[in-house]
Amino acid sequence: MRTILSLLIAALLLSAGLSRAESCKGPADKKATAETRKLFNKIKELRTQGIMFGHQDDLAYGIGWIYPNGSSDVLKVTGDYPAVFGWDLGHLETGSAHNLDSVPFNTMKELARQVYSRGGINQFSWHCNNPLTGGSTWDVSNPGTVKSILEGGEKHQVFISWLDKVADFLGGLRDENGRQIPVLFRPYHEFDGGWFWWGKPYCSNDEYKQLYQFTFDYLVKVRKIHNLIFVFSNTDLFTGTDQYLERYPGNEYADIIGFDTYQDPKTPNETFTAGLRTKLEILESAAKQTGKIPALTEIGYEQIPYPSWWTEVLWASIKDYSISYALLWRNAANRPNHYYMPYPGQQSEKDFIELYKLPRTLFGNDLKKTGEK
Ligand code: BMA
Repeated sequence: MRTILSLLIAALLLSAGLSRAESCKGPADKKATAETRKLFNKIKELRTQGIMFGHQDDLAYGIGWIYPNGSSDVLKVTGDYPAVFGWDLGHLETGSAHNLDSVPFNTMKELARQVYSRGGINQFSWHCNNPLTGGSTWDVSNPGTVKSILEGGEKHQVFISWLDKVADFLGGLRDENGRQIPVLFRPYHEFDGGWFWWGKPYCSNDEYKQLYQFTFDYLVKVRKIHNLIFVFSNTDLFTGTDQYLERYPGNEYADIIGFDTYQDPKTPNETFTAGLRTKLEILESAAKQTGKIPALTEIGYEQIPYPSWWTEVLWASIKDYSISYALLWRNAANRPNHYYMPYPGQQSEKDFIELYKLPRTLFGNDLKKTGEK
């Protein structure tokens, strides 16, 4: 009798867990616009078809060119655009006309509009300056920075004025018909590392959660910006689900969960693949537990020194996982040898085309066919 009873209780608990995950049907913002809901559903639907490929600053510059005379290194190599386009808001908070990588914010707005009109997806990260010291996003000299911007902190008002700029910019993104464009927002990323002022050594788990929650509440509830899908992203330093979720702000605050990872030239391909697969197992289990969408929010191998890296290493590592997208980092026009996508003539170009041709790798043209814009 006792066994039957415990089985019954276990079944009930399981179904409660499942329905909790299943109930995460819409975005965390309950008042998300119709277009934002469509984007959210499109992202979910595309996961059944494959993995989307993304590129940071893809339309702004590449190897040997800078907008406005530009195009896209991915387009030059494959004849198609990426599916996801990464942008960064760093320096918007200072009132600067261009971001920390010299992309003019007006240009960024226009390019984001072009992406959306082609059916692509825009993601915004924020390499935000240090509001306490006035230094850069990498200024970790004062471990009290996060505390200083939370409610009651000496820089709270300064920080709110920065969030206002983010709200104005993201809320102000418009398509050609004047309708707000839905986008992914990925603030305070790689928080388990020690290189950004919001990193693990400089604030408690609780302070980090408060920062993320405050940001969500301020943008969504105070500023009433309802075109955002929130992305929570670690680095690859976690070794288990509990650790992965240790700074997770809660199901009411995130839509996509992911992590950033890069291959180091000192790491052999097999080691990188094995490590990445282990992390993806953990991410998938965290995604099941939370009911959220898993993604590789940044990935790459600087200069892609191995010609078949795309099919033999990257695709071999990720193909068995149901992640939504993998975003490759930027092809810097202003920093020599800092590139993560092939360009015409680069040694991994041919293999990237092979990757592109695989049925389950999704690029710009695949998104046009799916869902409504
Ligand atoms: C880093 C590098 C930097 C850049 C920063 C923000 O990974 O690419 O050159 O300024 O991202 O985009």
